[in-house]
Amino acid sequence: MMPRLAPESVAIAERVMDRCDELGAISGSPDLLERVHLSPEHRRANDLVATWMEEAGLATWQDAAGNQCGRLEGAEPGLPALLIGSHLDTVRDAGRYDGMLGVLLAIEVAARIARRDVALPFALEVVGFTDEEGTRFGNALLGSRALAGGFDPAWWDLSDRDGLSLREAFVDFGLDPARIHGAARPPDSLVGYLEAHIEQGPYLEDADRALGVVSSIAGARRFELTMTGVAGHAGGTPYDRRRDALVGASDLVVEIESVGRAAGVIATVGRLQAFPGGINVIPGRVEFSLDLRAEFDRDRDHALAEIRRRAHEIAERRGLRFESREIYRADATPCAPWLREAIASGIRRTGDEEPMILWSRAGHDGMAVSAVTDIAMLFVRCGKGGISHHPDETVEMRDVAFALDAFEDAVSAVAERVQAEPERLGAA
Ligand code: HGY
Ligand code: MN
Ligand code: MN
Repeated sequence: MMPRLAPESVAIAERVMDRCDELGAISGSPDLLERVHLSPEHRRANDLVATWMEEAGLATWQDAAGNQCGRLEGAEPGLPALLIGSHLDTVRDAGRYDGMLGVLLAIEVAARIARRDVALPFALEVVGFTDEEGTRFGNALLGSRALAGGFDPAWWDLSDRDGLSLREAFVDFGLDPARIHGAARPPDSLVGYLEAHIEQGPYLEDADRALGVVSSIAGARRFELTMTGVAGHAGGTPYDRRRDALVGASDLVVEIESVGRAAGVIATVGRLQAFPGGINVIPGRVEFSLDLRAEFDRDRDHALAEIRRRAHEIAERRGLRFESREIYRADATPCAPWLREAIASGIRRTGDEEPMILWSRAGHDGMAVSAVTDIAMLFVRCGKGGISHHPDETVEMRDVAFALDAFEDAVSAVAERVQAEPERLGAA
């Protein structure tokens, strides 16, 4: 690929990288990056991003769900908006680019467009979603689902590891649970949603491509699993009389990987805790997690049925009880062809004549926003084998510069399309 890169883009890309570092220093822990929903760090990040939005020429507000928003009017006030952005929250021990890069690229694209002589045929809104990850309350996409009008009041009773409910944390943050529906955007107020995001995988790096077009976002389901046996003395209990919950759970963890590999589905046990947890006590109960995702929901759900079958088989054989509770579900989400084409045209303008197309193994806010408007995503190469959800997460500044040019051109391509087809204004 013989890339063409605007010199000014390099300087802006450097600023984006510096700002990722600044946001990366806003954490609930001195030792690692963790910025969770409704925390003091959430507030600090929103305030900092709001100042950058205002410098770019956007009118800013925090919506009723805690998302940080900024708006640039189009050719006339009050037009439907093209949403661009990503999320500002993180997992525990996170990298600095997952989410943040997309918000900062969106701010820079808005700043470039604000400086243009000709306004867009729609408004441009930048959004920094909260709680894409679900780190604090287990469920995820709480900010984007509120924007899409899909907030479920049952979620108010979710609680964090300290037992604080979502409702209490919401009030402590200064938000009013009774007003959360004020964050919902009617479909006719939107043109579409574009998100730039690091790939969080190795495929662009393997193909030596800086950017990629996302075809769809994997459908995901998350569960809390419990294996229950009988706690006992580690010395006095013969093997044939044990009902060891941890050995049973361990059997299942290995089976989960085996089912995932065979089905081409991505299955992960990210958390496991044995109780009572004594070094000389046979574990009577094990609580562990399951994150299951696939390009197609039917594959994910078939794998889930097989995992459940094997879980009950293991429990039966070992005299244990197996239980599962679903805590999150977001089905596979296709990107809209017309917006995908805008992303592809943006990539082509950076000199990559045949943009790589790939499905996202990671979940994104677009899964929620697709309920009210069309979505598409631009992927940016992740270095070091695509490592992510890890402090070694990395991107190249040159790729960020390419992404900036491509993302701006994608917005321009959407504008060209809307001018040619005005019915797309608020047509979702
Ligand atoms: O889990 C995910 O796929 C995303 O990073 N929230
Ligand atoms: Mn993430
Ligand atoms: Mn993300």
